[in-house]
Amino acid sequence: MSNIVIVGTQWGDEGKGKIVDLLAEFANAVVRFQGGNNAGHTMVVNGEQFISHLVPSGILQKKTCFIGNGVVVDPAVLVEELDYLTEKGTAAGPDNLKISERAHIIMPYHKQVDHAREKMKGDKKIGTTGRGIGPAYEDKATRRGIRFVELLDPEVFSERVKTILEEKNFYLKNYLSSETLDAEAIIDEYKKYGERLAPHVTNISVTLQETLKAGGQILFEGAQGTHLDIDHGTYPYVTSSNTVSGNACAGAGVGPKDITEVIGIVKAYTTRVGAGPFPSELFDDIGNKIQEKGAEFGATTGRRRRCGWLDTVILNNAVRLNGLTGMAVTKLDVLGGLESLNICTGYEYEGEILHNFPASLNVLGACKPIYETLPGWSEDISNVRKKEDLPYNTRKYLSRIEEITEIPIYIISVGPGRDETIIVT
Ligand code: 2SA
Ligand code: GDP
Ligand code: MG
Repeated sequence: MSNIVIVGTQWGDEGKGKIVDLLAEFANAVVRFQGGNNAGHTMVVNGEQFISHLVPSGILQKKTCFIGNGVVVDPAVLVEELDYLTEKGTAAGPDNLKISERAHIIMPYHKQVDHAREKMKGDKKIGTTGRGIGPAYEDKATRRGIRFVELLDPEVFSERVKTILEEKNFYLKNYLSSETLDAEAIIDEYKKYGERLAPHVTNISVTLQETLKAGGQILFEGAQGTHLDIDHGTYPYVTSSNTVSGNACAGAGVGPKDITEVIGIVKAYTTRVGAGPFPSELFDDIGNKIQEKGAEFGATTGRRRRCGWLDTVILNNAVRLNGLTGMAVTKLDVLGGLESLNICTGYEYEGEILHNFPASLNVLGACKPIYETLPGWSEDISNVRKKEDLPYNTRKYLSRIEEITEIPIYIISVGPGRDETIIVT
């Protein structure tokens, strides 16, 4: 174990939560560095499922967890999550959950703007999670955001809310035809969150540096996936943060030389939730079968996820953009029972073959996937714990992924449970 960044290589929901929970056993600290409660990270331990939205997935391993400055935090959701954890017997107190004083706060108007904008866009909507993520990052970038450090100073907070609301209410009423908000009600509500969360708030960059100096190991937990990255994804059908590994540094307050490994989580097929291009998407019975067997529903919104074949154009894009050193392949069990499996190895565009992911949505929309077909397997692999015990065709599928990406597979996941895992030795 070293200091590892975990990132999604596709469009999110690759099983990052499961792998972070698994690897957290060997870590001293687990840090979220971007996104917010748009994320839904699932862990299954001893048959019990836990979905985290803001608290890092190291919490069940009782590790010190950090919410980085790059995260946008809805304090109402965080407080709810803390209560839920306590109920489940895994209390997250100020000693084991630390929040960056520089993390920005999601305010009620962010959620309202998110919903109203999506409604206005009609069939051109992004398909956001409606959690206010985009508007919160927008305010951060335009220097109108409110951070934890401001929330904890009642006078500063109250003044900021009043000033910001003048503009927000004008925008909500006149442009989005949405209801206006009352400053005093927000100030009262958020005061309670501030009081509750204050003991957790600190300069996490300093604490992480102390962990590193003492020889501790840090796990950085990415949210969403590489192709939802604001710069490198299928813009504008993306989330509003950088999801690639490089942002682990900026979003947690550590330097690049502190990162030693980057593990990309690869779902054995591809899914996407929300709108946007998806070249290897399936619209047939096979797609439906994968969706059902993989229980592909959004872990935050419950939306049905779109399903398709594994796409190595996007995988290779993720290899380069994140500097992957290894991969974890998840949900391999879901592909069992299919006669043959397709792997997309390139796109055909106007008679040309593309191996690099195009930036233009028009080009991407006109791309036809080029498939290589491999034989499937009928065996149930969920009880397999050694790579050599996997069926021949399953191993062939895995080795083809390694050949195409030139990246080794360190972990193979064959079920949602922590123990339903093969560690490649
Ligand atoms: P947003 O809310 O502004 O971040 O939405 C912008 C796009 O990013 C997508 N997005 C996600 N895609 C996959 N998984 C996510 N988390 C949840 C999950 C999603 C859910 O774990 O299943 O429950 O629906 C996630 N979060 C954001 C989103 O769909 C938009 O395409
Ligand atoms: P994340 O956002 O990347 O953490 O992924 P999600 O939790 O949103 O979605 C992954 C889903 O797949 C969750 O329901 C997991 O419990 C489940 N899962 C993870 N790994 C496996 C696996 O190997 N097999 C199966 N069948 N399910 C898995
Ligand atoms: Mg998810």
